[in-house]
Amino acid sequence: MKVLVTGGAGFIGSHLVDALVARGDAVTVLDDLSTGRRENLATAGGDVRLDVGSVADLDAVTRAVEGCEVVFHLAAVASVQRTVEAPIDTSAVNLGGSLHVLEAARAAGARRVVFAGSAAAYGDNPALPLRESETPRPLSPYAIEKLASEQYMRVWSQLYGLETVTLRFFNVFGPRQDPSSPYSGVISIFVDRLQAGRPATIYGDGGQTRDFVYVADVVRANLLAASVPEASGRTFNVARGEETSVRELYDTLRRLIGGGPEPILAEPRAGDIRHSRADIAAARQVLGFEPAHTVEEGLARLLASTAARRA
Ligand code: NAD
Ligand code: UD2
Repeated sequence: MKVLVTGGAGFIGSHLVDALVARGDAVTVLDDLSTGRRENLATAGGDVRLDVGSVADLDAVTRAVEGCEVVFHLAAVASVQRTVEAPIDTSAVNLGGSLHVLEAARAAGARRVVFAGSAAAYGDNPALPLRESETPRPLSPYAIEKLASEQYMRVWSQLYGLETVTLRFFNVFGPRQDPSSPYSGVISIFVDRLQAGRPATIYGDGGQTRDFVYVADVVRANLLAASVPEASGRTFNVARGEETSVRELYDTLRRLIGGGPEPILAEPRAGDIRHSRADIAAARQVLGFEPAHTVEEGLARLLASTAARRA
């Protein structure tokens, strides 16, 4: 099958590309390489074409989607901070890009679009575990852009019969996640510091929790979302359905590494959400999704992969 992965040179997208190539698909990647890297596509080998271009450019999307049966739309400015600083620019990518993907997919006669939504749509909704039917409470331009894109996905399936599926990813972690910004995923930062024998910072008391999900499980959810007929027009949480505290993460990593310094304790982050946990019953029932990696297994794999890369 011929498929398009927007954002395929990024952290999650490149793992998806690896899986698609491994099963024999012909993959086109549309990526502007703003945070993605060519090197992330090096392991895929096989049949991958990289189009360097932006989803904000309708012509680029139209060219990339030609002949594709399925589009995985992951391209986005994934930094909440960036969307706060430059909402007009990021909306052109995060919302405008989604509309371009839908229109280009429809014009090209693609069958299905699978969209990378976000748990950010729930904001600080305290009704844990979070179900897809909960009222969204976006707290940032990023969350609004993701949520509005989701609505476009749903409406395009109703208006035009283009099959669309939104996956609301929770806190994804794994190899190739960039640890270089203070707003990078907490696990990527902790691993980067602890493997170098340096302490990392815990904001607040470390009792805050997140629903961490290993990237291979997110890839699996994407593959299921592309193929299960009943998924069309719907939105699904992608998570483990479990909470892990930041302190627990730090301690597990130290144990897996075999030691390491105590964390630096700092003031809680402004606007930080205290707890997050998904209800994944819908993904289980409709997609047949079952997360295969515990957080600890995922951490062990991540450590092995980063240790190999450092060596
Ligand atoms: P990432 O930054 O590694 O991946 C995003 C990719 O999109 C990068 O390769 C980047 O170069 C590309 N991109 C950015 N702007 C583009 C544009 N205008 N045109 C074409 N390509 C563009 O981040 P990621 O963590 O792999 O995120 C992938 C998707 O998953 C994003 O849509 C993100 O919002 C979503 N998501 C991620 C998480 C997470 O925990 N990492 C959680 C929820 C949702
Ligand atoms: C995630 C997204 C963010 C936004 C938000 C919406 C990532 C990387 N971030 O933020 O973009 O969608 O969800 O709710 O996916 N922490 C530390 N030390 C560090 C870094 C983080 O203690 O060095 C804490 C942080 O204060 C928070 C927790 O770890 O309590 C998780 O932080 P995060 O940035 O990885 O993820 P989150 O859920 O806050």
